[in-house]
Amino acid sequence: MSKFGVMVMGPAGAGKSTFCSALITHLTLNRRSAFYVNLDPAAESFDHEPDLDIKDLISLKDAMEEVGLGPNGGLIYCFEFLMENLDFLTEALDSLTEEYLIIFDMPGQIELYTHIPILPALARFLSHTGSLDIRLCATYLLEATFVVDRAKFFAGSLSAMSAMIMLEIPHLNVLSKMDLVKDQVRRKDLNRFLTPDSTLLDDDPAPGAIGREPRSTTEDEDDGSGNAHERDLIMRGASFRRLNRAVAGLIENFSMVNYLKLDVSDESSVSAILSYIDDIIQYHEAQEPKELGDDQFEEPPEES
Ligand SMILES: Nc1nc2c(ncn2[C@@H]2O[C@H](COP(=O)(O)OP(=O)(O)OP(=O)(O)O)[C@@H](O)[C@H]2O)c(=O)[nH]1
Ligand SMILES: [Mg+2]
Repeated sequence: MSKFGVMVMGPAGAGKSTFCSALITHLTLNRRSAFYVNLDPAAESFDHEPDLDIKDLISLKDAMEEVGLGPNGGLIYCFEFLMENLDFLTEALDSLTEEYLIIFDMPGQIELYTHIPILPALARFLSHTGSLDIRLCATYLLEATFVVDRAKFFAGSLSAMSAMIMLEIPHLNVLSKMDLVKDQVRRKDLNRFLTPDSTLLDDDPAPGAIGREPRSTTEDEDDGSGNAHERDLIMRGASFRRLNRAVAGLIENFSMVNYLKLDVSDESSVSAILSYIDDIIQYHEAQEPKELGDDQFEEPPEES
């Protein structure tokens, strides 16, 4: 019996938990079953109560207090602890049938997706034939507001690509919070970001980009130590531009990162992303034909 799952990943505040919640609502409205697993040991409140919560095994607060670690070290400790206690996952997930979509809500610490091998090990465990055998895909969310700052957008795309390469599972990239940019950026311009390439840097509106005047540092931004001024100097320097061009070139050459658009307030957008997830994990192919209940039969139209 196959199981199906999606890991919802991305940097802090990208909208992962909000997307999980929208996905659960959409699945429920469509008479589908969701099993919500919170794997963020620091998450406090949820729109939908998790069916399984890592905090019942270990919380970030426990890790920080008992082991004396900071928030990032504490998070890594929590994941190492999870990997030593995989029964916590097996016992809860083992009995789920192929009808369920298991939704893993991940933390936002970026190091988890870039250079630490814990998530690949977790993904291998979840999808390994003979253990849970979950047909698993990843969705990596990046905030659409990043498109107004090309350096941020390409840095975010680089971390998405890094997660793709590390995890080695089917992967969707998603530009989240589209509602926040749809009035600021023309649709045609926005669509160029869906398949990023280095030509996006040619018309970068950011300070320091070619043909732009450098931004003046405001008192608010300057902490008095001159750091903000120094940062501004670096970010309009030729080296920073060359770095961005190299990163953009790398992403273009690998040709792996494409984005889907997500606006959680629009159900059709959530539904479209779910269709991609379903296709990737071949959810529908595995479903048994269901018998309809009496109330689900439509009366044939009366003949006149
Ligand atoms: N306008 C808008 N706001 C959103 C959207 N999705 C999430 N948000 C807001 O963005 C903030 C962060 O959302 P979360 O869903 O908690 O983000 P997250 O990625 O789970 O954050 P962490 O778990 O802390 O990494 C919240 O204030 C949400 O209300 C969206 O599609 N549009
Ligand atoms: Mg979250």
